[in-house]
Amino acid sequence: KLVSFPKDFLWGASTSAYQVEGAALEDGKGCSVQDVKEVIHGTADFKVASDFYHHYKEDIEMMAEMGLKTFRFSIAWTRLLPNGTGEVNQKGIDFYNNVIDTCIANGIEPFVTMYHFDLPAALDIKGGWSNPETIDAFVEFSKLMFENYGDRVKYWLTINEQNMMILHGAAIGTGTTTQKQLMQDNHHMLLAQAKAMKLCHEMCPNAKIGPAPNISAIYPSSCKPEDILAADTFSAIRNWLYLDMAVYGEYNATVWSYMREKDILPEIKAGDMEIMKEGKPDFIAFNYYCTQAVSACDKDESSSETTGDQQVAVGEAGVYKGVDNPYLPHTDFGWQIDPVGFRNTLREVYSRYRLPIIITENGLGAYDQLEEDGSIHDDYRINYLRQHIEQMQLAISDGVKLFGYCPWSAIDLISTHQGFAKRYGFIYVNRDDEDIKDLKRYKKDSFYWYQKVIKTNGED
Ligand code: BGP
Repeated sequence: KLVSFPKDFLWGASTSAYQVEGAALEDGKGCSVQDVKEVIHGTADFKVASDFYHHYKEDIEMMAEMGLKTFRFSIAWTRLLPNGTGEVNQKGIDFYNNVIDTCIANGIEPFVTMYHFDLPAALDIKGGWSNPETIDAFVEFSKLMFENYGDRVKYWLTINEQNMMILHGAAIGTGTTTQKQLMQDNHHMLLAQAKAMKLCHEMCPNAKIGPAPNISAIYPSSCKPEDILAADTFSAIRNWLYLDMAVYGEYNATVWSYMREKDILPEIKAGDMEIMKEGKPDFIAFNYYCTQAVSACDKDESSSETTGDQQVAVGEAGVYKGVDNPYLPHTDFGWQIDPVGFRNTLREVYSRYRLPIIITENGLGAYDQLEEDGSIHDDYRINYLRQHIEQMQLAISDGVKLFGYCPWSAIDLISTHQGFAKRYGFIYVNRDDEDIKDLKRYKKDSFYWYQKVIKTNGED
């Protein structure tokens, strides 16, 4: 028998600062790595985005109309500390005070990501996460947030998708390219996270904090033992390295031996591992889009699979090879869709860590069509989300302690790589990559559908 969603389940939705705010250089904001990176040809830059900076009131009111119990957004480090450290920008502090207060006035719990891909450019120039000083800068930034917002924000997320930044660094915020250095950057980020979690508990004893990686179950491509081993190794590299450290303060053993084998172990200073153990999460948040299938891969074999002229999956020679999963459909943008994999992933994470879980991203990137009457018929998005919500309920029935769900995204915003054409929102923003237009907001069909889901606590 299906167990219902908990009464106080946090139905929400997500955004991130650099993808939604715009006003990239307004009111004293400094440049982040996203503001200075070369824009992919044909896609919008981040200067205006959805202009949430000027529309936040109207946007949050629309979210309230949709019934959101929580809104997950991120704070732009460079709005508070334009140079990443040092001089504080009061206008930046005020902006998030306004966002938080508007949420609360509308009955929405603010769920704050501290850092979402937008490292200050001033820190990047000095080596970014390769430079241990960035750890101190992150702690300074954390302290500033806890001091200013800790009286009202009950939920904090440390670093969005650290694992994706390490696996696909250059594209989303880390410029580092050698694997050894990436593992060092990773170690520094893990230290920064542990320190922030500890500080949060000291400064805001009533608040809760957790990590927010992107987690997905990894499937072996067959029942061949070597494929199963490859899937297990990749899952450790992709998923467990991050959560084992956050929860247990220890390096995952499989990843440790993988790093030793490849001679890419990070340098660990005296006291580092004590710090890792001191900062503990209260919950686990993770983003889920789809699972990944892998097979074993010999040292001299190509580790990426190509179908036609499209590379469908990548891997690492001698470790694993990403393969296309023939059982799963794809989105318009080639991402596989796997609602059952969502249940698998939830079960796996819960049984490994036994901490309450919130989903901080899940959603469908698609081309939406604004009709002349102002409607947007995104039944494909409704189908996608409905199937994932069904699997969440099954996972809850399996015993997983799930306390919230924040699909990506509350409102249309700029995709990490594919500009404005790839939309995720419940709320449509009238602009495209070439033309900023009037930025008017429209409710998609999914807006009304999600409103009903929330009203009926998931019974829709
Ligand atoms: C996650 C990121 C988000 C978001 C989402 C969709 O990895 O945390 O910032 O953008 O993916 O990805 P994309 O924009 O590439 O479609």
